[in-house]
Amino acid sequence: MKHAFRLLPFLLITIVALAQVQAPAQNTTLNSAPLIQNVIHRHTISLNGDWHYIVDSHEIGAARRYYTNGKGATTSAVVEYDFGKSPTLHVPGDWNSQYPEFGLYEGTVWYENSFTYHPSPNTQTFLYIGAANYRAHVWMNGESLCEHEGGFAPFNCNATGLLKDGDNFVVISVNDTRHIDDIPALAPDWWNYGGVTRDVMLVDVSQTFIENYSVQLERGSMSHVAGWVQLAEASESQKIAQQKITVRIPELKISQEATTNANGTAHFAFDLPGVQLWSPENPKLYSVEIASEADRISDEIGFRSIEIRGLDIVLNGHPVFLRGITMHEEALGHPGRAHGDDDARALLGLAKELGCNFVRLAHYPHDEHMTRMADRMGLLVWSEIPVWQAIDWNNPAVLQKAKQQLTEMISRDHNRASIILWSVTNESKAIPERNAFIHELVTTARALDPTRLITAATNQFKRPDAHSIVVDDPVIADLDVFGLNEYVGWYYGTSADLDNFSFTTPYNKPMIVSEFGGEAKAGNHGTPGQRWTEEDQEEIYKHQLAALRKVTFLRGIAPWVLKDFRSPNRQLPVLQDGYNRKGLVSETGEHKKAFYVLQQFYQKAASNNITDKK
Ligand code: GCB
Repeated sequence: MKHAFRLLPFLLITIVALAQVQAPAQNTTLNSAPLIQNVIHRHTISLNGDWHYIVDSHEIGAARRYYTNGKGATTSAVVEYDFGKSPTLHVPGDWNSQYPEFGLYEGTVWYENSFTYHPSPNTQTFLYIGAANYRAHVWMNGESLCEHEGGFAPFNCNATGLLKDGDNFVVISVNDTRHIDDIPALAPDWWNYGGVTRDVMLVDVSQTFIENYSVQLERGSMSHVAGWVQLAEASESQKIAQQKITVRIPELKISQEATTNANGTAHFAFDLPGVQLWSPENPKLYSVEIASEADRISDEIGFRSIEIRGLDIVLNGHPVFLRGITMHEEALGHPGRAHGDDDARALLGLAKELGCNFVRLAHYPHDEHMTRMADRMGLLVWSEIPVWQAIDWNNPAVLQKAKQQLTEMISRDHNRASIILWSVTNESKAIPERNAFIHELVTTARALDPTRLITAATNQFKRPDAHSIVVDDPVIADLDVFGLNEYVGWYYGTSADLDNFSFTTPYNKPMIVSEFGGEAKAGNHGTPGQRWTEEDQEEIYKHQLAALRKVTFLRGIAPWVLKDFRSPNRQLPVLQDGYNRKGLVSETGEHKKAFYVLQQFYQKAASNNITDKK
């Protein structure tokens, strides 16, 4: 049963939340275990469903020991909470869109779920949480299990010693208060959806198990796989060294053996004769089986190569033009965060309808269902971490957080053929502290994944006059490809300025225009030049596309944005009402006129493959 909570008037909640954003965050102990790759294909028990919750805007839950779920209290103790009689929130799901009272709530919510579990002999069990925004502390049967920070990455905690045969309960406190030293920091242009927003499950693995692996074509090769498998052990008495690993791809008659070293890592390399390469036109996935002496796991993996040759992005040996669109992870057809296969299919289906071969998944790692769906549907992906605009660049703890988020993103998705680009920042100011920070992230990304391209979206350019942009950002020197966000025709200049326009840069690298656009309320009509009308947005798209197709170093476009999305920063009544209206479709999926302009451009680009200049 769902009931609206009535603990506090909405206004008070907002005031409490605003007061909290000023202080820096407290340090948390990030003691979740290394991420287990590919839980989707493991033996799991889903804990999705309706979880009881208690809103804790005044942060009293820890002192009142909510995590004990009322168990173990003496009979004379006053216990002023009862999860069993409290209302429920659906998991996965943000809290903001489940009850109107939660709309702008930012703070702590405690979740509780009771479940029955029977451990199998010789297994270990991890609690896996697909994402909880932003800080989470997890207790199993009243004992502290782990903490995690960062709202868009999965984490898992070894719960084996705390789980009981029979009745169990898990309590998670989730806090989404914004802080200056968080990532993202204080004022992102999207809704701060709080809660346990992605799947929760128990994952059973053997005592020694396959924790992670990479089965990818070597950079620059179209037939040579160079990969590794990492084993993890339950306790030091378990053996991870000198273990035999087998990698099989039955359809290609591959069976390759390797042996783990002292760290439990096995490296292998082999050729894939006759492989059908993965591409947007042919998103071929192979069943890959990995076995150790005690564990086995299968995955669906596509093989494709991606590299830069001169100014070209080269996919499987051929220059490719990225016909893209940006998108937030907000559902089409129901409010709130997207989750699961159906939401992913609906959003990526719209991108397909536009004629895209590419999506920029902004501004944080999306659900694993999304990247796996992109693999299946044949969409190339730009995946990014929320190092968005202003970040506390001088703070080493913040750099650590950014590295952690980058590592978690890559660790989860480094076997997805769709992902060709890891992006490390969006629109940050080119100051020395930020340049050093981003350099560290680029270095980390390259070390973690030498097979993919590294990018970032910059808005650091000069406008010497109304008809030119000179892109100049020192981070570009570190990148393989750079993204440019420019809003000629909306935030500055007019659509007509784009005629006879010049884009230049001192860097000799391929560019993707990773954002352009303008706002329009679906159904609001007028003339070009009249803001908020579909005709004005259409005009911006026409002039932008005409100008961009002449840029000799342009290798992709991803306008902002697929769908109108909620943002507390967009408060113009009637026209915005809490939505950023730069979508090509409305939040309910109504197509605006600009949708068809881009669709037509992409239809032509697909038949020529690239812009008319190339
Ligand atoms: C940008 C940001 C994006 C915003 C968009 C806008 O440059 O990257 O997060 O939502 O502009 O609509 O202003």
